[in-house]
Amino acid sequence: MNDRITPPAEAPRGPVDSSRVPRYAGPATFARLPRTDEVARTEVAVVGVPFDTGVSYRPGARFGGNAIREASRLLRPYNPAQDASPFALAQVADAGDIAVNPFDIAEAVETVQHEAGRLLDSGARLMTLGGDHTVALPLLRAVAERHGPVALLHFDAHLDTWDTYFGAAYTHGTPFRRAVEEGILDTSALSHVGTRGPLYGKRDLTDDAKMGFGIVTAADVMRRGVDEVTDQLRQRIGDRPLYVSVDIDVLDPAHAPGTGTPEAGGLTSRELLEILRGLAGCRLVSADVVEVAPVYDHAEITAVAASHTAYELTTLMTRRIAADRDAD
Ligand SMILES: [Mn+2]
Repeated sequence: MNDRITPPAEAPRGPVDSSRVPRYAGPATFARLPRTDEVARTEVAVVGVPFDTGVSYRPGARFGGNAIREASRLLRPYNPAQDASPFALAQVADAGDIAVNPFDIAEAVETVQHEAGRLLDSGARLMTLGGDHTVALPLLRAVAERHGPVALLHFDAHLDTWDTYFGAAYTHGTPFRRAVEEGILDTSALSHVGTRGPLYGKRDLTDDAKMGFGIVTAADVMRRGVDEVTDQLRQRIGDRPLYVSVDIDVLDPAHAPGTGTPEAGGLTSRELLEILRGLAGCRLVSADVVEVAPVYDHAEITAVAASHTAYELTTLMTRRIAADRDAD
């Protein structure tokens, strides 16, 4: 299962050695990795989008990216669950934050699309740290411009396929309806995972199904189990280019209190991490972790869960990069 067969031409620069420099010292890049301006070429760019103007309830996700970076100081370089050293398989580096306009959502959406596109054009896959879920739309646009319509695996308590709020089309509850309308998703491979909680009406579900989404509810994960659910998701995805979007509110508030729209009855962090690990081998082209709102957090519970989520996603990406390198 150890997939480091062909090493990269130039050994990637890894994290700061925490046996020599204390973990809590120095600036917090993701997992203590170098910045993109400290390495020759970045294959996975961890990038923050400090934006939360699209939220419908509690604000604060603009501080999520840096909270995740702080909590990621405790990540270590070998991932036993995936039997991989993600930061040795490919160059992962922290690209800092995209400077988005907090007063103009339309402009912010354009900025994210443009800056994400620049990183993708440099040859990097994106591991984005939100920010509220509005940012998934411009990220998907940028990814689809380069890969065509992508399969989407969306972890969230909510559908996020609503139409408008107060007449606004770009919000954190609407990105995936917009994405379907724009033709940037492969509608034969769209899944929500962890859905639960009250809706406005049954039509929310029928509209969502018409767009092509399949739903694995939080209760399904509990009743059917992680392995069966993951097998089903993998069959739907196949080898399509895949985008994974993780709204941290997919987790139960016990596992992620620090978020904008919490719903009872969610996944455990263990279930989420295990489903992600089960995606090994999938063609994951980019991913996001969004909706971490640190002011509602306690003891970094949410930020730690989000940092481990981003770590598993990063491992999936670097393993696939290494496997593709071997295949060439
Ligand atoms: Mn969401």
